Amino acid sequence: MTKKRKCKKYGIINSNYLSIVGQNYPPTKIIDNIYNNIHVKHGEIIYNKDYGPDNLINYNNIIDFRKAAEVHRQVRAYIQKYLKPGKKIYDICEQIENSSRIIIKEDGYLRGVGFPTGISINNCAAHDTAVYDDTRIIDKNDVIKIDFGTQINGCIIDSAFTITFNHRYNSLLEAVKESTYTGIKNAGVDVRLADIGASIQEVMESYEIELDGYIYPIHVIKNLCGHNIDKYKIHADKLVPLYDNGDNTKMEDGEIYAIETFGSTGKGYVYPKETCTHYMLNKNSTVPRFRFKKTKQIYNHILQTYNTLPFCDRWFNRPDGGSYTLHRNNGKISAYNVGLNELCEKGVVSKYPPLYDIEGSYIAQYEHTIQITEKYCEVISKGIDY
Ligand code: HZT
Ligand code: MN
Ligand code: MN
Repeated sequence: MTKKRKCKKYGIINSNYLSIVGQNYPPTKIIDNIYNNIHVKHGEIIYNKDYGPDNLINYNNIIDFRKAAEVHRQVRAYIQKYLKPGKKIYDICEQIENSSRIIIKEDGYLRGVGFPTGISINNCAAHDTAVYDDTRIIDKNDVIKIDFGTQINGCIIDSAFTITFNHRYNSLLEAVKESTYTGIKNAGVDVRLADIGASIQEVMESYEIELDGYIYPIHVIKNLCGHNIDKYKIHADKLVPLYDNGDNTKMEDGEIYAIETFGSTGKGYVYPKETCTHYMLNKNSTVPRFRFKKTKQIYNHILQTYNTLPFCDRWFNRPDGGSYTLHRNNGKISAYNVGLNELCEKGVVSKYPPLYDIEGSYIAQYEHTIQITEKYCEVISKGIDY
């Protein structure tokens, strides 16, 4: 008889979160039926040492962010259990997005997924996702970044983690997790964004990793950064660098930020590669005359289904076109390539291609959505896993 090896996931301890909150595996229960509005949990509160503990302030929309964060925690608890070597990348993306839609009670762009599931492997840092005919499967030595979003009324939770099945990557995961928490601890009103970057780089580069007898330094990725989030706007106007880039911009009261860091055994610099899957409508661009009738049809579908939230072309191939509530099983957009290209050429839609460091390198990522206030910082998406 052949021995069956049980694979262990590193960096994740979340096995019983679904049972703690009374959710099923796979998830079937709607968030509003588990929590009512007065019962929504706040995230981890980190008090400013100049003030000490105090009451929380009910900023605009914080309840929607907290509910979306609870959906994120439940979906990731499910997927952390589901994800194993041999699983199809396509199935992982669809499981994450479909369970998000169920728990959040999808309603077009009013509530649902915040952006396409990022599933970026090894030297790919970000913005890869499955295409509809994807055949790729997870390998036991892969370093997998899962970056997905949930949203209610345009309040987007943007949070990401790394999964591996081989203990040799432990110091890489620890370096990145520690760097993200350093960024979060240093965040606050009037803090210079570049100072947060400096603290992130210092922690990240204090780590190294041994792989196959070689010792690699761990670099921050200098051309990736965190960002602030506005309603229906995944990246607003501020960037949180991963090093001191000399920017004197400061954080302000009430702002929502995605604090994300990336550690790499490569050059610490990413470049766009391969075919693009992530797209987003530019709301302020004027709508030009289109060359093809199909282009206008795709434009209308994007506007009413995703609005200004990022989307991927895999969703065009779904029978519901990305929203069962809006389209039932009549939402599929076929032969979309020429039309989507015209939208990109005319600047109506922006492309977000997958981003890679050098061949053979490994990248890890951790990301949380936080709110900055005068007296505390709320780590809205914090869970028992990361
Ligand atoms: C773009 C497209 C998406 C925003 C950061 C990010 C995933 O790199 C200014 C700062 C989802 C998000 C984004 F589909 N990007 N966070 N999580 N990607 S970004 C960016 O383009 S723009 C960072
Ligand atoms: Mn993200
Ligand atoms: Mn982000």
